[in-house]
Amino acid sequence: MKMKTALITGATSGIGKSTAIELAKHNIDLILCGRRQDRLNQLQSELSNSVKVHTLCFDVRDKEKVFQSIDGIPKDFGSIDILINNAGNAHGLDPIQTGNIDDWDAMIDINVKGLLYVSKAVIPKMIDQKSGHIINIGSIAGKEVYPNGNVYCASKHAVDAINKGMQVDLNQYGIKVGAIHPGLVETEFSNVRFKGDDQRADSVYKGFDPLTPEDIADIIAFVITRPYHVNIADLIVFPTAQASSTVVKKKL
Ligand code: NDP
Ligand code: 8X3
Repeated sequence: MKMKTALITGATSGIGKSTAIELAKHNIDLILCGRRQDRLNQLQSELSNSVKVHTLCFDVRDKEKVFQSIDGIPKDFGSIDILINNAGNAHGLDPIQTGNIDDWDAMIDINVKGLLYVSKAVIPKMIDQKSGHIINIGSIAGKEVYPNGNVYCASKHAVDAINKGMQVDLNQYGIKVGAIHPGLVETEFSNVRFKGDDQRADSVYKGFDPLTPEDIADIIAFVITRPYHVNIADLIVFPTAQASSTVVKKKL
């Protein structure tokens, strides 16, 4: 039987990396993407004993490189059955009036435009093969707006809209599309948001049990192993301690 192949963006860390490890357990071949080739190599050598692994090193902002890389996937690697649009980050946490324009550019360019470029490179292949499954990693920030979240929230609201747009446009081709919107997951996310301030990053997850990237990977595995007629279209996942972006029950 032909094994499925998944392309995962942002596979060098956090949710993407855990998803690669989880999908390998399901015998799914992997195309792992990110900017840090050393991490891609490391993951490839860890997983290659169970599944086929190909790595693609590109910045999702680099339109030409995105298309070149995805079009250059070796033919013997087979079709892309599953696309996990996961690459993304928050940059900064500032009020709109003092926000850093470079941070705004990064969030819009990576979380929105980068996701679109990768999707544009993959979707025609899925249409040709008349099958495919796209999972867009949104966020609770795509459902709510919290203080100082402004542009990050806007970028994730865009992912929510793109997810719905893909659903309606790709419905006729039998392609499944769904989004997973996590709340607080302890990854490198806050280290990136706070530009390497580890103490500030750690404080985000103090006093409660946050989600782990493995929790989200487990849910992604559940989503992609449903029968063909079942599509998980839109899923919010919180740690039990969280009720909204701003309501988190801390331990006494
Ligand atoms: P991490 O910082 O741990 O991982 C982010 C991943 O995205 C890395 O693999 C990174 O790879 C990749 N990435 C970032 N920028 C680029 C770029 N310009 N080009 C290519 N790849 C890029 O964070 P998470 O695992 O937490 O984040 C994954 C997704 O989950 C993001 O979309 C995030 O918004 C979302 N999310 C996270 C939540 C959380 O609380 N952690 C909650 C809700 C959603 P590299 O640096 O090697 O390029
Ligand atoms: C990441 C979760 O609450 O920092 O999307 O926006 S949050």
